[in-house]
Amino acid sequence: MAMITKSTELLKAQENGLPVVALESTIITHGMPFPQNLETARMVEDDIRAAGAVPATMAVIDGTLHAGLEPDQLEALAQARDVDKVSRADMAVCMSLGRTGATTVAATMIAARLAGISVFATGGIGGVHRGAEDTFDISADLAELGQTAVTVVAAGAKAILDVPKTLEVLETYGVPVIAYGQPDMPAFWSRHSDLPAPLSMSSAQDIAKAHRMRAALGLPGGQLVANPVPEEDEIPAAQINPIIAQALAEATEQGITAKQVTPFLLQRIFELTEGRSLVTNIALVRNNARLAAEIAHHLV
Ligand code: PSU
Repeated sequence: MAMITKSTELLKAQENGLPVVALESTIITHGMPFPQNLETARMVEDDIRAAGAVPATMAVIDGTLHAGLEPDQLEALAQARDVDKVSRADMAVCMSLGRTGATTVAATMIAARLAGISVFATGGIGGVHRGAEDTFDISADLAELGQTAVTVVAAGAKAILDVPKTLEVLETYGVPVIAYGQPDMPAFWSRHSDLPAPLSMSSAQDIAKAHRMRAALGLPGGQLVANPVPEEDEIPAAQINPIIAQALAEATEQGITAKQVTPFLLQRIFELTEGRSLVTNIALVRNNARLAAEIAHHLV
């Protein structure tokens, strides 16, 4: 049973020892509306190619786990309805039932490990949801970072979350959280938060070195690189925070739970900012892809 099917581009890249960056697909199916999701997915892949690396977008298609999608597969996935949101818990079931599923950060890390890829770029990881003391809603992304050796480049945890609690859980799991080029944690749509980052580094080479050092020490788990959104694209915290608060209040009122919470909040914030949150989201993913490509260069 072939566990994972690699794209032609990925097979060739690995044969030739080129740097590779993994990409997720939940952001395409559940994180952004069509057609911006497809345009973004293509742009992000092209950003990685322009930086001299090779992209590999992960997804389960009709039961097969793919590392790297062919252009027609990417296009079909971006428009498909009824796609599962697949994390560690449901990946095997989705595959064994022959279903189609988009991979979250957790599932993409698993796929990257299987495909021999060490670096992965996304928008923002999942984390501890606000009110988790009652709901226990904590993304499986955090436990995955604690056990799978992939360096994940994100603009921090999504600002809809309880970021201080997210940092606490990552600390418990032994995950290095490294802010890139600044001392404080970025806050997804905003460059800055009032939270100091546990660690800070200013070069892709140092991040790659730390990745290797963890492996040499025999430590399981990955690293989270928190890369601030470019200044010209950010929505300052003072502007986005009241909107996040409104979206969260509506989610509670409407009884939105579990896997629906994140997609609901992203969609509501998109509506309340009249599309500006999406422009920022696209810019930060592209920015993360470029940094991930740079790190990947230092890991081949
Ligand atoms: N980054 C984005 N948009 C997204 C995500 C990341 O810019 O939609 C997805 C990732 O797949 C991540 C998921 O794993 O959101 C988190 O979902 P949850 O909070 O349900 O674990």
